[in-house]
Amino acid sequence: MPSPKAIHLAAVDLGATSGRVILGTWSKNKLRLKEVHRFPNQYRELGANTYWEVGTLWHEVQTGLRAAAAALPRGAKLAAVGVDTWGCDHVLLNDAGRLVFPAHAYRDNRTQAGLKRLGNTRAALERVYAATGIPNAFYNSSLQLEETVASCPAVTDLATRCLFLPDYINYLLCGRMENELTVASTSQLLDVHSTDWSAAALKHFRIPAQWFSKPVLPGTKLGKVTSLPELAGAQVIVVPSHDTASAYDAMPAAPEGGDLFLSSGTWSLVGFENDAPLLSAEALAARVANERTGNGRYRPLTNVVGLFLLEQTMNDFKERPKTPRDWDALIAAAEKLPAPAALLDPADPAFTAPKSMKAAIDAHLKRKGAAAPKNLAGYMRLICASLGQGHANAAAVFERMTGKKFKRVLMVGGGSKNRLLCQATADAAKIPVISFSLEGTAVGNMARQLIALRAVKDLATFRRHLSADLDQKTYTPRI
Ligand code: LFR
Repeated sequence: MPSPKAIHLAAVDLGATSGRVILGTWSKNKLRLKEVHRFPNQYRELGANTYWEVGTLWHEVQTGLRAAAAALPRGAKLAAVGVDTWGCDHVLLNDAGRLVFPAHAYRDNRTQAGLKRLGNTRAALERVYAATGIPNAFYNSSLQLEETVASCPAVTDLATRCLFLPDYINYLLCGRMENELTVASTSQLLDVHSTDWSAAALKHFRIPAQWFSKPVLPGTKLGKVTSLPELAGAQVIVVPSHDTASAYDAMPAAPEGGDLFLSSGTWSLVGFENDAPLLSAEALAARVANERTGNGRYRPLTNVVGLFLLEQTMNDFKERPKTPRDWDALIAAAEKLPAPAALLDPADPAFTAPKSMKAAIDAHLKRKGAAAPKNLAGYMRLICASLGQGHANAAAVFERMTGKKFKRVLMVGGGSKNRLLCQATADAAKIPVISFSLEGTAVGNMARQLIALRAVKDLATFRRHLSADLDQKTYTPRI
């Protein structure tokens, strides 16, 4: 029986290696989730470049949303849907909504020349950082679009709009083209002091300013779903459409502060919420990205390469774990191994998109005079210890810059299920890690829908309800 007061929502959450559609039911101040569709995602190489299969992604989104509608209790309706994806990737369209350029994947090495150029031009690097608060990184949309315009100048005659992937899925759902703030803030093209685009950055990268409209804030209702009859009546609500922004919104943070956030997946995103951006020379040197929260505040963070190291290393092993039991056995085997003699420096560019991650790790260790691990458990041990140290280093940099002292690390995402990684982080950071079994991105996505629907007053209220209802595990530092 549908409960009369229950609200049903769908979250579309697309990651670079897998996508999912989750059905949420909000009732009596509790959010229940049901994953109704999950599918693998990967970019494809065509010649020298790498692309997303956007048609496949949209097909999977539709399949998932139909499954969400089919999973509703009889007589119930989906009130709304929200979309989040990984950051930086985008499509170029004309006014009729037709794609005029293929969607490249951010790991395409077409940005390498621009990355070096900006990296070697101190004055420009400082100007761009002062304007956008985003450091020079190979995945930035700024570098991608700069390369697009430089290599295919005719694109400026064809394209009239640039939509980030979640903006584009929203458009396919309801026919409205809007840019959203949090995903815009990852591009290195948004003005760090306002919620509009940075004319200086657009000019620097020679990107047509008219491709963008002033970003809307999460919570904006775009209109009803028009492309899927099964979802008739459901609102398309703009959520923090950058997955990391949604994951951060879902953090059951202490209202008085003191929590460091870690969203652990393909990337390890270590950061915190702040009223102001960090823009000092030290922040630039530490590669602090001043991305935006769903409320338009700041979440300074660093992007340490994450479980991409492990996901990719597994491609070189036949015994890739498949079930939770396999994972458990692998983690147990890794726990028994001694601490690695040398750690990986996660910032090594060799780990960005290697043909073989195992070979890249082995070569990195060789340079440090250390032997390669003997088996998959050995790589698991090494990767967790290295990421744990990377997380702790990021925390130390933030403490130095802000004078803050973090009391806890709140951890969500796939990595929060890996006890070896949680413990390694607690040991290296010397503060407790609280891991939540929480689909952070989907929960943050739905939180914003609930606030827009006025079912929840604000994010602080949502976090309070969430904290009361969460499974959590505390890892205390052992050293
Ligand atoms: C995580 C993420 C990171 C972003 C990276 C590339 O999924 O969105 O926040 O830096 O992907 O876009």
